[in-house]
Amino acid sequence: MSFIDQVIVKVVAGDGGDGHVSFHHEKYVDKGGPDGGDGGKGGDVIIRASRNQDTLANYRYHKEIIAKNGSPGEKNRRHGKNANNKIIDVPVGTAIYNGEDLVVDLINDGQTGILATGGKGGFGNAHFVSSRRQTPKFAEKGIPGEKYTLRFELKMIADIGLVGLPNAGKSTLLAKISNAKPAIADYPFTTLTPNLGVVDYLNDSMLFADIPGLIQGASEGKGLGHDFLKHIERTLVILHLIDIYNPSIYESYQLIRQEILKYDLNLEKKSEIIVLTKIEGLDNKFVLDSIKNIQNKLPKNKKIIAISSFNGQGIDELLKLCSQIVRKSKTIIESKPSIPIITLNNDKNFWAVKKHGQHFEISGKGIEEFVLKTDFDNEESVSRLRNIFQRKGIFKEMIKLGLKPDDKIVIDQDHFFYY
Ligand SMILES: Nc1nc2c(ncn2[C@@H]2O[C@H](COP(=O)(O)OP(=O)(O)OP(=O)(O)O)[C@@H](O)[C@H]2O)c(=O)[nH]1
Ligand SMILES: [Mg+2]
Repeated sequence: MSFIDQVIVKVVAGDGGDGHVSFHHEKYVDKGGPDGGDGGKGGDVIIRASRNQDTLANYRYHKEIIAKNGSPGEKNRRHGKNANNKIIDVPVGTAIYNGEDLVVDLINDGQTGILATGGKGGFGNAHFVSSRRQTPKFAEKGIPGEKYTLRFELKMIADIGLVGLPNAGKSTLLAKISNAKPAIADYPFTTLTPNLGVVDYLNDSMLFADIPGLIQGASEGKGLGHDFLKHIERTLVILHLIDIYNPSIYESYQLIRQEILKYDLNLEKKSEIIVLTKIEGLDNKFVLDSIKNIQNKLPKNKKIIAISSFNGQGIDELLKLCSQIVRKSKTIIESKPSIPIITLNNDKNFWAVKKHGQHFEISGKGIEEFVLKTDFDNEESVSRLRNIFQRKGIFKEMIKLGLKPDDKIVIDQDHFFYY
């Protein structure tokens, strides 16, 4: 299985449709009122966690996700059609980042988040009739949809993680108990990327993750296991496998445990089972002595189980214990409220003016939207923008900073107006 855990995706929400400029025409009616309809809203890009997805592979070749634009308004006050939202499914456990910022963390099946909000449609000229303005000949433009380049990261949410020194028998155990077919060999670092396997035990289904062997210094990047420790970050149970032929079982146990602790895996919150492997053909007394030996050096309640993946000894006991722990932890997790939807929107009422030399910089989501809605070729539309600057107190602020009558206010190369 090729394992993809990170993709970069561009999400583009739909633009709002432009408002329409038109006037009512009827036979025998000479001068009808304005009747241009509003534009429709652009589609949002929405992400949804689905149990039916297991990789991000789809997005490797499909790096742009684009929602449709809203339709423009029409005459007779006809509202342009709102575009449908674009909904994309990803595996449960996908986290979405914008740079370093976490946008949304999808941890429950069916959970959704808005990645990019579609632009609002512009008002048609029918909207702008007032006692002073009987025949408005302008309409708003639709707001462009949001665009972001985001990183989708899938941390596999395995229930159970297998850790241990190289050659401890992790992949062999996974192959024995699950549908996975990992590579197995009698040399260290056989496993190069994580393997996942579904294990059905009675009525429970558990996801196991087998990661490359860990060695001393792994948390600082030695060996192969370090990059993959993140895949067991969220497991409920850690199975720590140790070869029973290992001459210093306790020391090996401590060594790996230190590496995991250094990686900061919240080890205290996970259940851990020590699994002594490869016991077939050994006499019972030797096995029991090995268990006792390590048990004496550890807290009383630490679970230790001896198994053989070759003849199946101890495996039923191991799976039974795993399913008990997983079931118990899952009931706790499911009773927690789910995380609310997070959007990338910021406060619309906020605006700020800064002066850089001769130039003013005006920022703020709401005011930027008004600028985008303005048709700069249309004097009425510009005059409305001027009113908004006035009403919001932006001109007042600019005057304080040195704005003079007849100053040119430049938005960009093609768009400007005069104070
Ligand atoms: N006798 C015996 N040998 C085993 C058993 N389980 C695994 N082995 C052998 O131990 C060797 C290593 O097994 P793997 O499953 O590849 O070990 P691993 O922990 O996945 O190793 P890395 O991927 O390198 O970290 C192989 O030769 C296996 O055949 C067992 O129950 N009994
Ligand atoms: Mg392996």
